Amino acid sequence: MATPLEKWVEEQAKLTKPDKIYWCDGSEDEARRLIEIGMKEEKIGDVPIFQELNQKSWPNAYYHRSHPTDVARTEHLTYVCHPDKEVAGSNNNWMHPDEAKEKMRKLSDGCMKGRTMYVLPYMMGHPDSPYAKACIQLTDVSYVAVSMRIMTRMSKEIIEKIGTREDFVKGLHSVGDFDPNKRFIMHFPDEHLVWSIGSGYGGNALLGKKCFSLRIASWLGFQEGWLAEHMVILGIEDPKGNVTYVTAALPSACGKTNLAMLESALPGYKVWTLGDDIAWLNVGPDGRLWAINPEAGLFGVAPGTSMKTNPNMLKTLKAANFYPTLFTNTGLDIDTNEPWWEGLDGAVPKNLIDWQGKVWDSSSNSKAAHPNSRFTVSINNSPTLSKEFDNPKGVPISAIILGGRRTQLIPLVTESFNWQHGVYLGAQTGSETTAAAAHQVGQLRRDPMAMLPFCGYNMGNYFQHWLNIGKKLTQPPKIFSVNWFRVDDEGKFIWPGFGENIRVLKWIVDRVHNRVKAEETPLGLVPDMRDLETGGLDISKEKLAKLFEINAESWKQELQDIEKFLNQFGNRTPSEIWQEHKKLSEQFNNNGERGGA
Ligand code: SAT
Ligand code: MN
Repeated sequence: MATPLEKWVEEQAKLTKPDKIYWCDGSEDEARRLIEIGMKEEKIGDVPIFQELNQKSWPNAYYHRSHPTDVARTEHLTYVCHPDKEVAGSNNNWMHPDEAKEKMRKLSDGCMKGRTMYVLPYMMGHPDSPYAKACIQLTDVSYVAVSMRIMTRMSKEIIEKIGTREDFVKGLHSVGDFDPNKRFIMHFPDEHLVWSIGSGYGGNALLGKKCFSLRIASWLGFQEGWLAEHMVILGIEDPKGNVTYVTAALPSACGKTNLAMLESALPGYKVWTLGDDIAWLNVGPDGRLWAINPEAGLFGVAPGTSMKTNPNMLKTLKAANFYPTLFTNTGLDIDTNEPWWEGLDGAVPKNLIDWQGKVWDSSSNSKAAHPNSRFTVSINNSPTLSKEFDNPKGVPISAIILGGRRTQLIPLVTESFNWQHGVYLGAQTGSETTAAAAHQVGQLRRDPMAMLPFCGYNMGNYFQHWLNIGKKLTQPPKIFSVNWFRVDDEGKFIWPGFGENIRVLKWIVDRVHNRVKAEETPLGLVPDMRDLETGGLDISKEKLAKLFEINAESWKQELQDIEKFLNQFGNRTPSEIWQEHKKLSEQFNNNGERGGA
């Protein structure tokens, strides 16, 4: 008798009508075969899916060029289909599940004709973890199959694990004909189902990633009492060898990957990587918060990655192992057959083709690499991989760091007064937009806990859920806000960032272990400047002060904007959040002079 899994696959095949169905086993041999197929048989237009790169300088690396309209997440085509619109909230596009399915059925009818349907069995989280989830994705392109093998724990054992269960996580993906008008990413949270058509881009097509591990998992977490968060996980080792584990939520392309793999500028300190994008957080039996990274790979922005900004990432990209490394939409040096992107070390190659395959003219303003060009690489290649990465229990979290990209207003680092205040800090977080999603660059967008595009239910309830989790924790992590992006009067970044961010992490660790005191401001607790390790930094005292400056007039405006944002969720925004908002507003209205560190 067919298992529920076999039945489901059969039904999807009946609809999508692939020429062949291929069940993947996740092996190394298979990955090679898939890459071969991608080099020789599958194409986008006349461009093969994969192209081999220089295997000497970039071992096991392959190049992929996407369809030119398919370069980023398409949030306006992404829907969360709860039966009740209010449950989805104003933070999501909503469609009734019946209507969404009808629409998707029409678009998917015969969409895999002439192609192979790959059945991908994979696990989000370590297979032995009580927090992990067994999943199946169907896809019709080798690029997605290979990417999923890098990004998740894919193996045929997962099929046995699912056995006769019906509650496995389901993902149906087809690139369709890449027509942006027929592109949709639909989530059906109650059925643990993601249905995506028309795009091969990471966040739209690797359905275990943002779609399941954030949008659907956040909904599961809401119901089951845990959190699925857009966070990196890292361990900070101090000179005595003690490791403090923290998570950090930063919107896409705000330096999250650099933070997760930070090369410490302070002697004796070291950062260990556990994850660069997603954290699942559970309240442990000991009342602490425990984090696992459900993923197994890194899907990072290439431009700007260099030996200066992220040496450990370059080492990761060059470390040959049995996982291939993929480069998507970077430029290509035609003399050496190497990937290239803006910001990479060394001279600009003479003969480049750009991400669209055209000869690149260095005197033009165009970029050779698409600003959202990416690499896909196994986290196991990372020289900074934490030895706890495969621990099924995860790691205990002592601090949660929340941040965004703000050129003004937000101090370099602030500690919240308590959990509730920390949730408020997270709820009002804003960030100036970058190229990771298809929208205008440089505008302020409120992005609570960096989850606005990823929270699979009403954000007002999400805030409440955070507050509830805080009540369950007997040893809650401290919550901090950070902002590496403040600029001076000339518009230049004041803080050097990158490896120097360890100085801020050191202060956070010192606070966690009660080694230093802090100063109170309306926004929260900030360092006594003597405790912030600034030795060897070329920043004047005045500039340092500017990093912590609190301008009451600007804050009055900011508070109005925050209020507007929080109002969007109507009476679902918890009263505790309004309490915190009121407290802060009163500080500025009654005593504007109190600001400053
Ligand atoms: O959405 S992706 O995960 O593909 C990239 C990102 O925005 O973080
Ligand atoms: Mn992300």
